[in-house]
Amino acid sequence: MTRLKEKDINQIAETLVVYNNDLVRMTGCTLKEIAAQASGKKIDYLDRQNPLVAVVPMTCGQGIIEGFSESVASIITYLGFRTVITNNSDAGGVAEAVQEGAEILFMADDHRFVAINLKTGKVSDNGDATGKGYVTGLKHMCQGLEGKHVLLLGAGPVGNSAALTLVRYGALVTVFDIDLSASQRLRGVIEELGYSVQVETDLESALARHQIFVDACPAENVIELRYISKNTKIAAPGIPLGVQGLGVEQLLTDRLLHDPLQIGVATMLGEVL
Ligand code: PYL
Repeated sequence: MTRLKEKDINQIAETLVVYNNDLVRMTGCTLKEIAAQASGKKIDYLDRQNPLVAVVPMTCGQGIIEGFSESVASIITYLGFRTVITNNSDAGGVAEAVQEGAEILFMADDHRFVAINLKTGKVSDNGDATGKGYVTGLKHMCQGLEGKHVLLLGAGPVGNSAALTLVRYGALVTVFDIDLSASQRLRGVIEELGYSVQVETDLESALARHQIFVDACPAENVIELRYISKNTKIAAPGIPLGVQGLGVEQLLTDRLLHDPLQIGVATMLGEVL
């Protein structure tokens, strides 16, 4: 998992309104609507919930990311929920959150970013939620994925979640990972659930044959300009963005779904409510 940098997230809080407008323009859905659909909840169910949500900074491992807790809290607040960032970190922060009456906790160490509902025991993992949220956004961007060929780049936690969501939406999925065994493991998981995916070992060939991409890998410049056509659509949860350079981002202004935290955090909240 790529560790976010302060520069990746320092604009989130002040740009959420613009971000949401862009999302509506690209997908026809707000961030809250995508989170609701991705987590299998009705939007009015979400609107009826009123838990206190606490974000607990965690100092373990490589430590605090400047602005991380604030960014997570700003997304949750934007979605209409009461949110606090605990004064204490780690165990003290968890204790503080419980004593303040928080029902939902968000916290991240170097290995997992989770949301926990203290009342129901529900847990949502950022990787899993991100895969669901991004594919839900892509489905709207493509006016449905039934019978459409999608190339999934990356067979990590986000890629696995994206693959399952894609096949459930009826997409015809091809997966590429630099680690062939990761692609093969993903295929096994999907087949056990009664679906199928194609494993690809030739990236260039796969890129040339597809117009719908889920970039769930941490590589930069993996989707080059020559593979972008007027019909290309990309959902890119991967950090850093894999389509940088060569003016590709400008070319894809309304057909590129990418953010460092928003869709994942919103879907996590939907999953634990
Ligand atoms: C959750 C993000 C998405 C991509 N990479 C993941 C990451 O950067 N994980 C590390 C998060 C550390 C947070 C730190 C803090 O500020 O509480 N422990």
